[in-house]
Amino acid sequence: LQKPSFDKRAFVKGVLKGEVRAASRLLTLIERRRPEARDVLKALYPHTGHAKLLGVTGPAGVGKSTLIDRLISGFRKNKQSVGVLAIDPRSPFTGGALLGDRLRMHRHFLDRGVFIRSLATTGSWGGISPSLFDAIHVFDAMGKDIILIETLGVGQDEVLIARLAETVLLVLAPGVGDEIQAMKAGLLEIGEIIAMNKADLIGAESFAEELSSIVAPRPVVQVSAENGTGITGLISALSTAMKANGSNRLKKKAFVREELRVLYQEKVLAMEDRAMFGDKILEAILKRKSDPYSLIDGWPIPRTESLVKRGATKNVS
Ligand SMILES: Nc1nc2c(ncn2[C@@H]2O[C@H](COP(=O)(O)OP(=O)(O)OP(=O)(O)O)[C@@H](O)[C@H]2O)c(=O)[nH]1
Ligand SMILES: [Mg+2]
Repeated sequence: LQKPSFDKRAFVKGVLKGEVRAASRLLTLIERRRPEARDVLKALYPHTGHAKLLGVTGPAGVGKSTLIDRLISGFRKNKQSVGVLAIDPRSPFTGGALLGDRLRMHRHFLDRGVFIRSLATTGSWGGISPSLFDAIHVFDAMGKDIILIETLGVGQDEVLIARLAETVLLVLAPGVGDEIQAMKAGLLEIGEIIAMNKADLIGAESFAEELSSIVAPRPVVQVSAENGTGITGLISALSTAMKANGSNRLKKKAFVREELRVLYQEKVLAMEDRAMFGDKILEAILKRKSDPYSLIDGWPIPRTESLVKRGATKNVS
């Protein structure tokens, strides 16, 4: 059987040159979890590790996308190239919001130093999708100085995604998320820097004061993404934090550890349908010749075949 031709080298070359076409096609393969993507990623990996990761999170409608648009402009002024990864952990049928985001950031479309991509991460992952790590490496290999990761909403998954990034910006706005008391649980713990957007609104000042007292000593930066006030201050606060975090070995190790965990989890999930839980095993358990505990105790198993043998024969004799 002949394999369809797949030009791995062309992908690698294109991505390393920062070509949007190659990167986009690779990201599509990544989203679909195609095995060819993995070969390209292996070749790209030695060229990664330079980009700074900035997670941007916050409740829906606080102005994250509008603010990111401003941040892109600011970073570009500082001669830094930017990649934006918009994560949509929801159903692919709600993708309209992301399309809107892309339209909103359209003024950066012609800028070769900016690459914006949304990533659908639906699936049965208990948390972060392996696609997210892959996509980060692609942006990194493209030579992006800063990778902005925007998450939609502030559910459990989004908190996890935010924690992945070396530096996390939490965006809030007056009148969103009901009361601060309600937000206290979990949400306010994330974010090294907190931006209170929509500072142009009435009542923003008192909201910012209340917020500051809760999140202290972390800074609350008041901005208006709409009319551009406070952005310069936010950019410099972020730049300082990103620089410090960029050399934080513990954070880097936490990232790799999480990536390995997720890849391992993906592998385990892929095995489920195959021999691991095959009929022989199930029969052996049903007949009480083996038990689920002994089976699982067999981990980690390098080969499916040996797993089946061990699992099926354990406690049988
Ligand atoms: N008054 C005011 N409105 C703003 C400001 N920034 C954004 N908005 C408005 O707030 C609304 C939501 O902005 P988005 O940027 O889409 O917010 P988001 O956080 O990305 O929303 P999701 O992606 O749905 O979570 C839009 O109507 C914006 O025009 C601001 O600084 N002041
Ligand atoms: Mg948005």
